[in-house]
Amino acid sequence: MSKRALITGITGQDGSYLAELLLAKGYHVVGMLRRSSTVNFERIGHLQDDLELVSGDLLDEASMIQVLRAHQPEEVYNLAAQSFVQTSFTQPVLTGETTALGVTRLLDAVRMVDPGIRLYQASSSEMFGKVVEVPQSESTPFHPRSPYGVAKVYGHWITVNYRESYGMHTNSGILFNHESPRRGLEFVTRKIANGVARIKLGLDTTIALGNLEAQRDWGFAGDYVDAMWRMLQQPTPGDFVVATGETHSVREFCELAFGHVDLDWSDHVVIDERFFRPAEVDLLVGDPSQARDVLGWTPRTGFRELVEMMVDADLDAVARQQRHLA
Ligand code: NAP
Ligand code: G4F
Repeated sequence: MSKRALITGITGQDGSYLAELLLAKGYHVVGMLRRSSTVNFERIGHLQDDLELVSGDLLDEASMIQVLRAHQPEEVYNLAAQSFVQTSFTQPVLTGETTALGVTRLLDAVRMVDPGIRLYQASSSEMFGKVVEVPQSESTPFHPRSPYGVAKVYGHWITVNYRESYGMHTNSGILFNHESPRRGLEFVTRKIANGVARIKLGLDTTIALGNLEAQRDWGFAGDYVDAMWRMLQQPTPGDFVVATGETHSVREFCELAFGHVDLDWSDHVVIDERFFRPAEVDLLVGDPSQARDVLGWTPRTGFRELVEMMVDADLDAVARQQRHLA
């Protein structure tokens, strides 16, 4: 009989890649969706016939108890969150309800329905914030710099707490930034890739950005979901940093992305104060040694390959839209 997995956040970037991975491994995949007035299946449309989609919300514990009772998964991947750092400054309470307390609601639902379920919690390098050491590992202290980062620290510790209090197989993946052509348009990498495509195809002339000096450890989302799955296959649960170990600035991302289509980034990027944050995370770079040694996980996609993959995908998508409108 095939294994059963529940993914929260199935409509998001990581949800779509994880669903593809689990389906390829023969899992029965149940995806939890929150109610919305319009269908939001851009990333999972191609999988729709292979997934079982069910209704539930991290804000509503009873909805998750019902989903767990009805579908009896052996593995739960909690990818749902208010995941955009900038929005967490303007909606800190909603961010806390979803990204922090939502984890407790789900953990409690799992504990009540079947404490033998293995759970993955999507923790974040944003928890390291104002970093106290470089690179950051599982033992680096946290100093979050946004309401989102604070909420993720809570989600991380409540995951550890349910492991220690109830002996549950709860895992926290401390994932550094991971991107793809399916990344939301508000995040800087996709904003740049999409902007480059629109400029190259004559639809725009500039992109407005904030802090170009911010540095991130950027990997490919398709590689990172494999680390999530590997955590739940271990005999004992744990916390794992998942990263490339390389860091690059937003400026370098621009140079490569514009360079890929023979444009000079400095002719097209304008700085806009609106995209600066009240408190910034300047330098994130992870040490993924434990993921390599225990999980046998290593990233496969390099930085240049990632940038070019994203620009090429947006060139295709924007050209398709142009043909459609013509
Ligand atoms: P994403 O694309 O923003 O997806 C977030 C998902 O959460 C969406 O499916 C969204 O549904 C769902 N969601 C939001 N509020 C919900 C609620 N109240 N109840 C149920 N579902 C809700 O994020 P992602 O990039 O795939 O990231 C996945 C997870 O990893 C998130 O928890 C994120 O914080 C974390 N993380 C991401 C990164 C990264 O670099 N991508 C790094 C570290 C950690 P709708 O489609 O309805 O909005
Ligand atoms: O792409 P970003 O919005 O991602 P950020 O804030 O690092 O958060 C992402 O990664 C976290 C992991 O560390 C996840 F937990 C989180 O859910 C999310 O997926 O911004 C990256 C950097 C920031 O320093 C920001 O100030 O890019 C800088 N930036 C410069 N101009 C910009 C812009 N960010 C955005 N979104 N838009 C800009 O115009």
